[in-house]
Amino acid sequence: MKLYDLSLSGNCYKVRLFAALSEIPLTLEPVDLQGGAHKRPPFIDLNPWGEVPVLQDGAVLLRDSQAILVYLARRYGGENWLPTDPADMAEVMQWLSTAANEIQNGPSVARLIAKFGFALDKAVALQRAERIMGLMERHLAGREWLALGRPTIADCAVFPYLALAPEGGLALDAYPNICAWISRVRGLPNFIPMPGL
Ligand SMILES: N[C@@H](CCC(=O)N[C@@H](CS)C(=O)NCC(=O)O)C(=O)O
Repeated sequence: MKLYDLSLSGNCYKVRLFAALSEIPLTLEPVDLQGGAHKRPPFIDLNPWGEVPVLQDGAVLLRDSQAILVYLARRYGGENWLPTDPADMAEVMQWLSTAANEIQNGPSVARLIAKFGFALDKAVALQRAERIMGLMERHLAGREWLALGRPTIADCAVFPYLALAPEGGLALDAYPNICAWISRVRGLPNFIPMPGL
């Protein structure tokens, strides 16, 4: 199974992290984003969006980190990481949506601006980040994990850009429940870090 990957990408790291935690072997295929390889063939033929990550598992070809987590969890993870009970599945999916929306547009964009110099609106990104971090801080009060009271792909999807928030100029000190959850994720068996963590 091949993951088209970028080591500094939190979206790619979601997939690397989940594969490590659930002991799914992955072959990493680095994509040279700086050199523009993601916008031309052969990569653009795999993903017309021109974005990593992309997963290739035999005949299955997928873009989007959330979709890849769903595929891997259902294909290889049994009921543990993404159960099939409708309410339980939806509880996890809420967080995948949060990862792709509020987290991406908040802490992830703040990091793109601060670390990579993207010309995006910093004030808006910081405001969005503080809103979602406040919501998450309250959600994690009295909870160990984001969903179902146990580690799921919800934690894998949200973890990277929250743990990397300081790279976007967002201090985590004011968020003790988020910090405790980050420590719990880091303590999971087979946890792997990424650059910046
Ligand atoms: N929704 C996608 C977003 C993927 C994404 O934004 N990837 C970035 C790297 S983190 C990328 O490839 N950017 C290149 C570009 O947009 O030109 C996901 O969750 O995988």
